[in-house]
Amino acid sequence: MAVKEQNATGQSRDTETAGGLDFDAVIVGAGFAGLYMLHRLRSAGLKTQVFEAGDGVGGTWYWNLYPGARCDVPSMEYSYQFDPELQQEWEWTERYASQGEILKYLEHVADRYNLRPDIKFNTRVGAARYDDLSNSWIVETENGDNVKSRFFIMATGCLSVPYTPNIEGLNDFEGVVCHTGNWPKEGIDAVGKRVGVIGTGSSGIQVAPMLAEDAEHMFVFQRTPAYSVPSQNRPLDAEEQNTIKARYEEFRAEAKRNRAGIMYELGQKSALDCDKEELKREYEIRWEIGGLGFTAAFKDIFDDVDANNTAAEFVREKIRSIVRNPAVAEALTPHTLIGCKRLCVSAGYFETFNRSNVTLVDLRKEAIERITKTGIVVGGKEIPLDVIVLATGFDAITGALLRVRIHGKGGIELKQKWADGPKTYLGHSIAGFPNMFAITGPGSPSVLSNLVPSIEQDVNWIGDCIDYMNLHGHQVIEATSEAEAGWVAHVNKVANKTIYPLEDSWYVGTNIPGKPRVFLPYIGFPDYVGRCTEVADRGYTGYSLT
Ligand code: NA7
Repeated sequence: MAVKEQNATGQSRDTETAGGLDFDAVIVGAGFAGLYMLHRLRSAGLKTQVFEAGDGVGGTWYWNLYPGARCDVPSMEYSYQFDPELQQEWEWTERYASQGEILKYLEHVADRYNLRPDIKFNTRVGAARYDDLSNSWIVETENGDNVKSRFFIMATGCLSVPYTPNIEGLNDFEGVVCHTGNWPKEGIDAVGKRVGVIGTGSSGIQVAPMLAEDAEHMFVFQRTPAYSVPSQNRPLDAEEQNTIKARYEEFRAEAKRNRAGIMYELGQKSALDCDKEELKREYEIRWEIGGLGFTAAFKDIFDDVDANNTAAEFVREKIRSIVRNPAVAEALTPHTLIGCKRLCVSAGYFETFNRSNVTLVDLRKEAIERITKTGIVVGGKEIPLDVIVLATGFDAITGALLRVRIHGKGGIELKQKWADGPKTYLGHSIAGFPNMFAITGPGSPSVLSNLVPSIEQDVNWIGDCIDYMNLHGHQVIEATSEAEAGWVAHVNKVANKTIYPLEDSWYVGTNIPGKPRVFLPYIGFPDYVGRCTEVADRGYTGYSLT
């Protein structure tokens, strides 16, 4: 690889690659991960190309345009920290940023670092194949691009393949149907309409209160009731922001010491050592603070079913106290473990069911039979509708990696290799797939952590690894099968010490029919960082470098 000088913005479009390559690196996706990966590699002088399916940057925050879409990690933390100037200059307006504000932020980042010239929009990557002879990746897009690159990096996100259930008659519906994860840019007019929302995960509980304000009537089709805690979202004033900005580095470092890499105070006591009064007091404080820190109230909420049940019972009581109709309250009350399926954070979700124009349809009593031209049939009766919103989730973590037909060394297909569940080393490397990386892949903290620092962790690690290879004259890096098997065993061992795997959820893939039941993320951001750092410091143990 020959590298020419970079221009003032760090761009290196004029750089040249060796060996007939088109690029040093191809990155798939222009969300948080792809944008920073591009910036990092380009700053190191690599000729890099991003392919992005959308017509703009933003990833998740580009596609999830539904009303009420909002991050459940505080905005002062859900942002990049690689450039102190960027984090000082950007001003967030709310404690939890809306989809629109995060998208603006990412557009700003794309412009600030002049990233767009190296991103090809409206271009979906369909296939990638490792060529054993030239030790390079051949990447094909659905638009007909066919490029050769030394490195192939999937920055495709954890929740980017919307899942549409196979409900009989869905295609016959003559009204408007849309998935929250693929919301039309022009929006959906719900004013005066009869709207059905299927699904009560994070997306459903965010969109339902918003649509209820416009709809003539809204029906929420609930299969499994969700736990939700209030966000207590509010405007972020300058003083609060400046206090954090004055010690941003320390603040970030403190957050990274927590298991999820998010700033919250982890209770030091066991819930089982507290009497009812103490439990109530602590949970009430957390409820008032709002957000995901609720389940950090005691140290063993994710380690012990009985401890978990103290938190679950508090939320159940809250639901009963908020929802006026006792039968509706009961139907909305979950009896699962709390937080082992992603805890929802909402604004006025349970209150929505006190509105006269909202009806809960409890699918545990009677499932959806089919969809007709004009509505949804449940229990033999059609509920007439104008709009159906599918808030039915995503093929999480592995979906976007397997949607691309990826063939590694000797032609082995990733789908085939992962038939019984994903196998990675450190979450981002795969034996048999040299010079390929998956940012926040399965077996990394990803969705059980603040994703932006997790992305930066992976991007920095990958960037450092490539720097190391170039410095030491290595062409190819590949995880060994032994290291990979060891990592998979470790990920499972850590998960099985907790109660997370006991519940069905997209963390274990059970939301997708036929998907192997495997615990997908790695629990423990600090430990993950420590292990990745150790591997690098020891000269990339668990990899073969040639
Ligand atoms: P989730 O959390 O996977 O929620 C999907 C919801 O859709 C959930 O309530 C499902 O019920 C429901 N669902 C799925 N298929 C059906 C059918 N066939 N019939 C009725 N209901 C169905 O996805 P979200 O988009 O809300 O959130 C994903 C993540 O994005 C979120 O956790 C944040 O991290 C951001 P089920 O529970 O399977 O019975």
